[in-house]
Amino acid sequence: PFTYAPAPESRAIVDIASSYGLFIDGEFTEGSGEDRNKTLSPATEEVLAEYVQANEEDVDRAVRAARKAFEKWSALPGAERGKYLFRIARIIQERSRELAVLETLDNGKPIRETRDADLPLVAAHFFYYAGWADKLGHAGFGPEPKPLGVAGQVIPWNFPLLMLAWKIAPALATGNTVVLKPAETTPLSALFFADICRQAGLPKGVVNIVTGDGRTGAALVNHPGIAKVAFTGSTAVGKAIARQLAGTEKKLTLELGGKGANIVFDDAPIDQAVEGIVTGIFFNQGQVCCAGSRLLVQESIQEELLDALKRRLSTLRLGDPLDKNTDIGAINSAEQLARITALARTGETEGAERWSAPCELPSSGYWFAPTLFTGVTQAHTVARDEIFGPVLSVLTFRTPDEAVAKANNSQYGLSAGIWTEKGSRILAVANKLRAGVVWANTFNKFDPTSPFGGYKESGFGREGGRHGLEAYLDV
Ligand code: TXE
Repeated sequence: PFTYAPAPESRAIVDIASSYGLFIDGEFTEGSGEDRNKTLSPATEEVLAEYVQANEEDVDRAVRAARKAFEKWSALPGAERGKYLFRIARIIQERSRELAVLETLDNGKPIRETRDADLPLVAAHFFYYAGWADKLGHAGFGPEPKPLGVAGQVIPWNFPLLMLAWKIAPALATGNTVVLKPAETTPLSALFFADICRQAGLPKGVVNIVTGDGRTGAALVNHPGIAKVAFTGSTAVGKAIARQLAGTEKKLTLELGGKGANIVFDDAPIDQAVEGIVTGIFFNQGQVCCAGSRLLVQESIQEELLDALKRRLSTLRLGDPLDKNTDIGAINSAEQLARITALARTGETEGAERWSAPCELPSSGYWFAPTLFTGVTQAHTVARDEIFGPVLSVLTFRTPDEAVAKANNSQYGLSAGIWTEKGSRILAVANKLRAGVVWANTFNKFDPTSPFGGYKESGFGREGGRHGLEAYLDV
C-alpha cells in the first residue's frame, strides 16, 4: 500500500514548533523538570517532536503570570483588547498555510479540512470576539460586566486550534487571562499560536500555554489561582472535574461527548442527504463531538438511501493527509484507534450488520475505513456509546414522533440534523429535539455567531455567539 513521507518544508514547520517549550509570561521556557512527551504523526507513527511535560511547578508559574497580567489586561479599555484580537486574527490568516500543515501533521486530519474548515473558522472566531470587546456594556449583561480572572482551559485533540480559539478568544475579549493546556497528542499548533501572540505584541502573561497530559490538566484545574475552568473532552474526565470543583468557587463549563441523530425523512432529496450524512460522520474521521453518528432513516426510503450512501462511501479517498485530494485521514492516536476497533467489534458481536468501504489501509499509521452498521436497535452499544470514529449506526423510524423519540433516547444531547423539504416539519421536529444544535438540510456547519453546547451529559455552558461571553463574565 501507500507510503508517506512529509515533505522537507513540512518537517521544518514541525521543527520550529517543537523548539518552543512552554509559553509562560510571554516567553518560551524550559520546564522545571526533566519530563518530556512525544507527539507522533498519526499517518506514519513517526515522532514529530518532543515537548515538555509540564509539572505542578510549571503550572503554578503560568497561573502566577496570568494573575499578574490580569490586573492590567482587565483594566484596558475593551477597544484596546479588541485591537490585539484583531491583530491575532489577521496573523492567523497570514500564517494559515503553515498552521494548516502543522495541524494536519500532528492530528492526521486531511489538509483540505484544516485549510478550508479549521483555519478559516479559527480566524473567524478571533475576528468575531474582537468585535465584542468594546461592546460588552451593550451585550445585555448590565452596564459593566466583570471578567472572572484567570481561566484554566483544557482542550482535546480533535480540533486543536479551533478548540483553542473557542476558549481563548472570548476569554480575552472579556478581560480574562488564560492558561491553556492542549491535548497530549496535538500540542504543536498551540505552541505555534503562542508565537503568534508574541508576534501580535500581546502583553506578557495574558496567554500562557502549558503542554502535558492529564496530570498537567489536573494540576491546572485544581490550582487555587484560577477562577474558571473551561473543559472540552471526554464525559468521564468532565464529570471528574465537576466533582473536583464542587465546593470551590471556581466556575465551570463543560463540552463533552455526543451521539448526534441525523434524521432523514422520506421527502428529503437523497443526493443532498447522502452528502450531509457523509459530512456528518466522516468529517475529521468522525472524531467530532457533534458528529451525526446515528442515522435515523424513514423506513420507506431505507434501501434507496443506503444503496446511494454505500456507493458514495466507496468513492472516498483514504490516505496521505497532506494530499489535498484526501477525504479520510488518519485516526489521531493508537489509543483512539483501539477504542474505535473495540466498539466496532462489539457492534458485530451484538448482532448488528457491518459494512466497510472497500479501501486499502496504509501499512503504518492509524487508519479505520468508513463503516456502517445496519440492523441496529436502540439497545445496541453502537447506538448508545460515543465511538468517536468513522462509524455510522443506522436505525429506522416510521413517523416523525418515533424519530423524535429515538433521537432523544440518548444520554447525550449535543447535535441533531433533519433532512426534509417541509419547512413546517423542520420547525416542529427541531423544537422537540433535546440537542444544543439542530441543523436542517446540512450538518457540521459552524459559525462563531452561534452558541454551541450540550444538553444532558454533553455538558453545560455555551461557547460561541453572545452566549459564549457569559461564561467569562460576572454579570
Ligand atoms: O479524552 P480526555 P481522550 C471523547 C471521545 C474519545 C474519548 C477519550 O469519545 O474517544 O473522549 O478521549 C485532558 N484533569 N472525546 O482520552 O482524556 C487531556 O490531557 C484535567 C470527546 O483523549 O478527556 C486532554 O487535554 N484534564 C471530546 C483533554 O483532557 C485532563 C474530545 C481531553 O482528554 C484529565 C475528546 C484530568 N484528570 C475526546 N485527564 C469532545 N467533546 O469533543 C485528561 N485530561
